[in-house]
Amino acid sequence: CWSQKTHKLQLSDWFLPRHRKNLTYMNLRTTTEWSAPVVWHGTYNELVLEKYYANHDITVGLIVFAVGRYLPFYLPHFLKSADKFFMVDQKVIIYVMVDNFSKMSWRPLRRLCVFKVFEIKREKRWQDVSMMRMKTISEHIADHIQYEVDYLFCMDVDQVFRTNYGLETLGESVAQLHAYWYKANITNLPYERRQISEAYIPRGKGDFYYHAAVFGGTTIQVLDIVKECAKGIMNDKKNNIEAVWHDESHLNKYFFLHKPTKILSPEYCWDFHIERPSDIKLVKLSWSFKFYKLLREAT
Ligand code: 2GW
Ligand code: MN
Repeated sequence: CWSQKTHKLQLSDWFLPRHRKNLTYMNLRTTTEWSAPVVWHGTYNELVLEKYYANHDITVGLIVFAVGRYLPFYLPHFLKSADKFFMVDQKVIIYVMVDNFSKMSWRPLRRLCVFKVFEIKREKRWQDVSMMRMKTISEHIADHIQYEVDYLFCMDVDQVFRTNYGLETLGESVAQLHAYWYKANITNLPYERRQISEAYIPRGKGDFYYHAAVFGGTTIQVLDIVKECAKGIMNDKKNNIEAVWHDESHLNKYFFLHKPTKILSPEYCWDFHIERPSDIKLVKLSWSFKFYKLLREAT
């Protein structure tokens, strides 16, 4: 009986039966070859999850970086929307990494939701701003985050929550399908193809193209992810090579070698600048407008 404290939540408890086999839902996978669920809106039973976690106390962490112009541009919207939609009714700690305390916008969050702000040093190149997140996250998990939260998500700041982003996203290791590539043939995925990079994936190999804007899992599992990615990035630096999509290439290599136990559909990180196909039912999180030109020139 799953109301007992000792029960471990099983896939069969919350993932609807018709999606549990290697079947497709509107022509899209809902289960991977290694039996991990691909969570789409409508594939899970929210009530079962809520009931289960009512008896199993957890704290969820969310780590986000906002340096340079991204701090005033994106952070306020990200935080405001997280307060409204991220793991509502759960205990949440949002870890905010900034390069300038004085630009941080302080506003109160809902009950059981707090943020902690850390000042980090600003990297000179934007590629390093993005990549060095892996190293900084690993240091903070080892230092304090591992003692504070059971699950941890790492996210880009240039996005906003649109509707409830809930318990169905929790898992051992969680990867996000990239909105541009979820229907593409694997030979075309933009993995790193140069053998001398640690992020190398041979053509024809690979499962999905994952978006580094969202990944997560149990805190210890996320520590392993970010440590391995940071190692790959540092080795590449030593060898004078930079993977085509920076930290994202290394994350894809990690999930190629260590399959994620849960995958989130592109509804969990959608880009409204592309036309919404009928398989995208309910967008939980979406990309913010990209001021690429302006921001990249200034960084
Ligand atoms: C990044 C690129 C160009 C200019 C500025 C920045 C920048 C990034 C910045 O000035 N300040 C900052 O805080 N960031 C952080 O790095 C912020 O958290 C942002 O969300 C993250 C990744 O940069 P972003 O969102 O501009 O890159 P995307 O949306 O093209 O991201 C994908 O590819 C990246 C690698 O190129 C990462 O893997 C990222 O996780 C992916 O979503
Ligand atoms: Mn981004």
